[in-house]
Amino acid sequence: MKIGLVGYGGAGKSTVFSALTGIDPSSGRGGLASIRVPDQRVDALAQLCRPRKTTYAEITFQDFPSGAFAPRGRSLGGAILGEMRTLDVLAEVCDAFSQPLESAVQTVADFRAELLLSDLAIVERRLERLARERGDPGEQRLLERVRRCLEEEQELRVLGLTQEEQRRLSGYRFLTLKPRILVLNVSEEAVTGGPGPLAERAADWDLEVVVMSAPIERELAELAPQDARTFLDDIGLDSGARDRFIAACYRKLDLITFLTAGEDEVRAWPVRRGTSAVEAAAKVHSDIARGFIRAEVVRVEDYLELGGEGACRKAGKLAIEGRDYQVRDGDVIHFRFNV
Ligand SMILES: Nc1nc2c(ncn2[C@@H]2O[C@H](COP(=O)(O)OP(=O)(O)OP(=O)(O)O)[C@@H](O)[C@H]2O)c(=O)[nH]1
Ligand SMILES: [Mg+2]
Repeated sequence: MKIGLVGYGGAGKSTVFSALTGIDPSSGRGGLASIRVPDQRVDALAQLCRPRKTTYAEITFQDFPSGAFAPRGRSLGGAILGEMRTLDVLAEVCDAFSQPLESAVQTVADFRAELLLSDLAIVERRLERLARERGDPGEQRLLERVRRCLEEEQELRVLGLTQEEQRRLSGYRFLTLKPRILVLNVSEEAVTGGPGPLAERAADWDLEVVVMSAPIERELAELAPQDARTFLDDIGLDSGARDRFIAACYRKLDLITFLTAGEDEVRAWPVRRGTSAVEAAAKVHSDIARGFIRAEVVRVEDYLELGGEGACRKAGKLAIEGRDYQVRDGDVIHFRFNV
C-alpha cells in the first residue's frame, strides 16, 4: 500500500514523513520509506510459534521532492497531479502551524477543488472521444454520471459506485476516488485541540482527520515505550500520530487482517473486508489459490489460548471453510492446496 504525502508547498509534508517514518528529511529529495504496522496478535503468535521469520503488515510512504507542489494560493499543475494518480492513498498535509484553522479550511477547500477539476478534465476529454468514436454506451453512461458528480463539486468517493463500476473506472485513476486522509500539521500547543472548524467540513468531504504536531512525534519516536506512554499522558493524548494514522488508513481502506502461523513464519496479511478465502490464498501465493482445496480457520484468541492449531482441532475450534468463505479479522488460516 503506497501512501503519498501531498499538499501545498511548505505544508510540512517532509517533516510529517520524517515524523512518521523516522527518516531524516534533510535531503529534500523525497523518497520512499516503510513502517511496520504494530500488531499484538503477531507478537503473541510469534512468541508461541517461535518462527524463523515474523512479518508484520507494512505501509509505504512516498514523499515528493521539494518544489514538486506549488505553495498555497497557486495552482498545482498537471505534472504533480499526474504523479498523484499512481498513489493508493493520499495523505494530504495541511499547514495549521503558521495559519489559523479558519484559513486551513480554505486551504483544504482549494486543494479539493483542484482534485475535482483535474478529474473533471479527464472525464470531459474521454467523453468527447467517446462521442466522436461512438464508443461503448455503458461506459458513456457511467462517465456521464461521473461528470455530473464532479460538476456538482462532489468527490467520486461519495458516488456509491459498485465494485464492478469501480473496476471499469480504475484505468482513469481518478484522484477523488482515492481514499484521502487529512493530516493537520498543528503547532505543539494545539495538538490536543482537535480539528476545530475543520471537523464538520472534513465529515462533509469524507476526509479522515489526523491532528499531529511533528516536533512532538519526533520526541516521541526517541523514547522507550514506557516513557512514551508517560509523555503522551502528560500531553493528554491517547496515542501517537503514527498509530492514529495507521488506524485511519485501515478504516478508510476498510482493511482487516488475517494471519498465518507456523514454524517458518508468522505473518499478518491485510486485506479488504469481504475478501474470500480463495482471494486471501492468492495473496499468500498464486499456487495456493490455483490448487485451493480448503481453508482451516481458527480464531486467533483460541489459537493463543489453546496453544496452537493441533489443540484447536482437538477442541473443535477449527472450522473447515470453502473458497467463498469471507475472511474475518483475526482468523488464523491454514490453506490446504494441491498443485
Ligand atoms: N513551527 C513549525 N514549523 C514546521 C512544522 N512543520 C514544518 N515546519 C517547517 O516548515 C517548513 C516546511 O516544512 P517541510 O516539511 O519542508 O514542508 P514540505 O511540505 O515538505 O515542503 P515542500 O516539499 O517544499 O513542498 C520547514 O522549515 C519546517 O521546519 C511545525 O509543525 N511547526
Ligand atoms: Mg518536502
